[in-house]
Amino acid sequence: MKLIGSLTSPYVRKARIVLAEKKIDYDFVLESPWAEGSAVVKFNPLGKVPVLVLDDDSTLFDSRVIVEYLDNMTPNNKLFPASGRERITVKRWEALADGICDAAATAFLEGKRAKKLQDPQWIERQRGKIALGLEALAGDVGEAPWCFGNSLSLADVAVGSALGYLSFRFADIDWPTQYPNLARLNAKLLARPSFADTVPHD
Ligand code: GSF
Repeated sequence: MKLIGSLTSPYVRKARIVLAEKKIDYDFVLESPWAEGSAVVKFNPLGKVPVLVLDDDSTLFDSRVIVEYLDNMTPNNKLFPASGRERITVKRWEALADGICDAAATAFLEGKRAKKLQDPQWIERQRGKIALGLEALAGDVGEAPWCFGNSLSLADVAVGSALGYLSFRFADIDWPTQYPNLARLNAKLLARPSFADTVPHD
């Protein structure tokens, strides 16, 4: 099994953390979706990473599909509750964390365009989503030790990936000072090799 991805993507990181937590062997294939002539489109018509290539050469995307597949692959270290309302609650956490990443990635890409092409209102709109998203995450975490339940779940994986991406791309957003509970959760997650080994970098 191969995971195609970059070292910067929070969505790829989610998949890598799940693979590590579940102790599933795989080959990591570094591929930037932005590189000229990138091979990513051969595996995902949308040209986005992550893509999981299974041993029969079939492909899975996007990250939400991949992490659910991986969690079902092995019975150990389950990251999703089995079914029902609890499973949906964890997926809601993931939707919120991924949504923060979507807004952050959109704002980052807009900020990379030539100054005269940039739309400051568009960037502000995305920053508004990040700010309200963080407020919601912090409110939902409260003083609980984990995002959901009594152990690590996919909710923590998604939230940790989103927080790491914000620190990586938006150093001016001082979420650790603003939300000490998120900072505490993040520090606890980073004590795990699965998180520490996948901190985004160029
Ligand atoms: C998002 C993947 C994505 O946008 C998922 O897998 O969860 N909902 C999808 N990946 C970016 C890299 S990054 O911003 O994380 C990507 O591959 N972008 C290339 C493109 O052409 O949009």
